[in-house]
Amino acid sequence: SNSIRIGIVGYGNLGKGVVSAIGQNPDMELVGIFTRREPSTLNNPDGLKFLHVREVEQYSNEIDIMILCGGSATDLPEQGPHFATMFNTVDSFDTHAKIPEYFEQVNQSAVKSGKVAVISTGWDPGMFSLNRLMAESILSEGTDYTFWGKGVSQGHSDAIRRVPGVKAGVQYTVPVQSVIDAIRNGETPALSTREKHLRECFVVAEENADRERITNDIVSMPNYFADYDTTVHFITQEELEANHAEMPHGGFVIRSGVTGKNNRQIIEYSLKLASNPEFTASVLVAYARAAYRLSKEGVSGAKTVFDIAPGYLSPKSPEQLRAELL
Ligand code: API
Repeated sequence: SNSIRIGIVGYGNLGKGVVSAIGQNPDMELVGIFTRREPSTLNNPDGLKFLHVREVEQYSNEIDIMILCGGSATDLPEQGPHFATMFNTVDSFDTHAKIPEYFEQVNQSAVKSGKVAVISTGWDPGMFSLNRLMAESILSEGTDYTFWGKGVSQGHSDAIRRVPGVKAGVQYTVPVQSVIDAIRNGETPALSTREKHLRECFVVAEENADRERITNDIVSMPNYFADYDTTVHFITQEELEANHAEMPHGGFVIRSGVTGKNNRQIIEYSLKLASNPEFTASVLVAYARAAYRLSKEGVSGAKTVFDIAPGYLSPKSPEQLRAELL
């Protein structure tokens, strides 16, 4: 067949979202889902093809693009450089401060293997990054702001779940509405990280776990929580399931600039998402199509959203895009 053959590594919220997004894109087919768990032990009502990651090498000729659905805290730093030695990859590495270093590591593997590795895509980093770049390039004199939420950050939720003694947990990113209102009114305040968002964590602790130590590990975690006012609430598994099962998110990128004789120009891009992982997965799948085309053109190495022309994301031909969307 002519369809793009996709593999998935990791079957958490994001991996499930990718399965569903592939189903919405007729030019793609799912070859298999690689997991570190024993495939036979997975609950599989939809009859998906689960494989153990140890079998992955046998699939190097059967998969065009491997979508890496692990977390940024501990999975991707290993998996990104590793899988790029064998496959074209797409991932959503989202520890902003470590992206330059991650890029270099993945790039080394991908240049050597001749594969394309699209890193750090999704919505932030990803669609928000693109919009920051365009807004800043267009309004060279201005200030830009990114606000997230209120919603469940997968990256931060994953990070708290990796703290010893934590059984389950979710993290809500909460934007400070008063500063958003001021910016929409044309003000351009200088804001520290702490002044823009609060972070609220709901944690199910293991029995007899030291809650004070857990709280401390969370609020002091670099990159994720240390620069924010973070609150940690301990709840039961039942409360978590009853009140925190949904994963909405969203936010916006805004640039407030001036041109000419002080004409204020405001650009805003916003997302309102009922499911953060399903949306992130949809972005990954669009970039898988781009990675496939780049690879066919002989491109190799690590790429970010900044390096990929938008037309590569679309299943439509350049002619069709010019006629329909320009
Ligand atoms: C937050 C954002 C979320 C960005 C989206 C994605 C995620 O703090 O809510 O982890 O959900 N950084 N990177």
